[in-house]
Amino acid sequence: MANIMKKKIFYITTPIYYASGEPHIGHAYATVNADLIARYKREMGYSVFFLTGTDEHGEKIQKNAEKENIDVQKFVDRMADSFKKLWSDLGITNDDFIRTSEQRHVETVQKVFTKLLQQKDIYKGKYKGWYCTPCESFFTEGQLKEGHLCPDCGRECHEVEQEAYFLNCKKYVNKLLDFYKKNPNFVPDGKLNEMIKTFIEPGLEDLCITRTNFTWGVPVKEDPQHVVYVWIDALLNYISALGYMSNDESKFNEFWGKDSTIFQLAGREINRFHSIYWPILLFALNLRLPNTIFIHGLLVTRTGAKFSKSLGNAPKAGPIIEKYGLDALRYYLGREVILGDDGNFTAKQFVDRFNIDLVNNYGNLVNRTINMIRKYFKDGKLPSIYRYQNAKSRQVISAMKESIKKYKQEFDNYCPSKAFICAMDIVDRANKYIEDMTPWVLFKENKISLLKEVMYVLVESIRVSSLLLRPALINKADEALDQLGVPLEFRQFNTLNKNLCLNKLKVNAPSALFPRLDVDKETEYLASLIEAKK
Ligand code: ME8
Repeated sequence: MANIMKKKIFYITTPIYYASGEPHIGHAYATVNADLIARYKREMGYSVFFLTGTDEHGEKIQKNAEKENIDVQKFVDRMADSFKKLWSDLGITNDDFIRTSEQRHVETVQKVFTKLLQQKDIYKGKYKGWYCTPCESFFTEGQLKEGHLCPDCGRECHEVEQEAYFLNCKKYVNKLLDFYKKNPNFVPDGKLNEMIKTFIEPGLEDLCITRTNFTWGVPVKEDPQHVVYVWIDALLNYISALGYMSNDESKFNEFWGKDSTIFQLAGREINRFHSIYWPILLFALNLRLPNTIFIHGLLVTRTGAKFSKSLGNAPKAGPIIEKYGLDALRYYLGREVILGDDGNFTAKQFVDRFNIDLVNNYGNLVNRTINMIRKYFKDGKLPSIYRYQNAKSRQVISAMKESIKKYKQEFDNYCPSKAFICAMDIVDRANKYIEDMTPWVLFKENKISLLKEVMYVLVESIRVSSLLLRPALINKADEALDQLGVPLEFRQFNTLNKNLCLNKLKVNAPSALFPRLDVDKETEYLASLIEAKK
């Protein structure tokens, strides 16, 4: 019988970041977490398409370019380059980088507009209401916080009136509520409740989707003094990048097709656009919805303020990578905060996490194990064994299998942080096992057969934990495996449960994977990068 396997296709997106300024640690946080998930899925055998990019239109960007007195296209070119450079410095494996000023995107936006206009999901009317300039968002009076403050960013809104085009949202609101009900994990962790309460229950208004007060945007073909509202323009990146409505829709058909698992990551301050207006646009286009809109929390300062471009308090990732390496920053951003919660980024936490997890636990285990093998076995050659006989060894190996299982569950639930805890559990158990088994005594007493077994349990613990940590430690995990002499055919996820001990092993010279940080000195240095900005 033919083996009919469902194709494993995974499409993952980050928000496209405003090209209004340089990237900062918050952008790195979102993109690194998406990259961890993308790498995990590839390891699990999925065909992955990972998209990020820049959101380049709108009044704010036009004004920023004017302030610098440079051409706006040149301004966004420079910003897009700085995002691209950071992603390359951070080892991000995006398959494409979409820019909303690109022709391929502009064409899709215009075609979508025309289609929705023709089918009367878009109509022309008059807009009277409240506008938040920093968010480029319109609100009804009822949606504002007391004192006419923006419900998204808390800043003051002002009253406006203009001719504009609207997206007929009312038509789709019941369909949307029905979809939410049938797909309770569409926006996980109860993050829809507030949206429904604030924006849907009071009565969802049709959305004003064009502007006439500036020109830096996608012109409406049918009425060129209007440009498309930057949020509608931006949301469409998720399908324009796949070639939707272009001459070649093959990528779109694959990654937005029914067999694809679509995972979209967005920060909590842009929940409304992703969980309400994006689905409505997709309904209007008669397209499927993503499986998951995952709303992540924000990194905040020691005193709880959000790191943000407009507050100017956010550190850049570049100097941190230069000083501590990209693996350490990737690990911190994935491990420190549960995706979905808000979390701190502080100097002390970074230095502690570095020293405790990477130096004391992981790095030290690798170093100790290699040194022991070189000391106890001639030329660092460890002969193979057939099975684990000792009860403690068996316990460590079976706990490891359990950790592998849990790690996968955590990543499948999009929680890199907890997945890395499972990987580090393996490391912790191995370190404890060394203390329990006292290999130096076994050597002294010439119990070579048990000594071999102990070394293999350690080798397997390092091999497996390195593979599980590799989505974050993209260089150091392989460095550890190189030092340990693990053959390439034992470095894929589908070998996690194999037994390397059936082979023989020859270790290489060890060298410290991570240098121990001087807590006071490095905390002070890092604080000058992170916290001086407040
Ligand atoms: O909102 N902590 O762009 P943006 C964690 N262009 N993540 C943070 C963060 C922080 N302090 N600050 C920013 C936009 N982010 C729109 C999106 S999508 C169709 C259009 C991350 O440059 C987080 O993912 O303001 C947030 O949602 C995103 O950057 C916003 O980036």
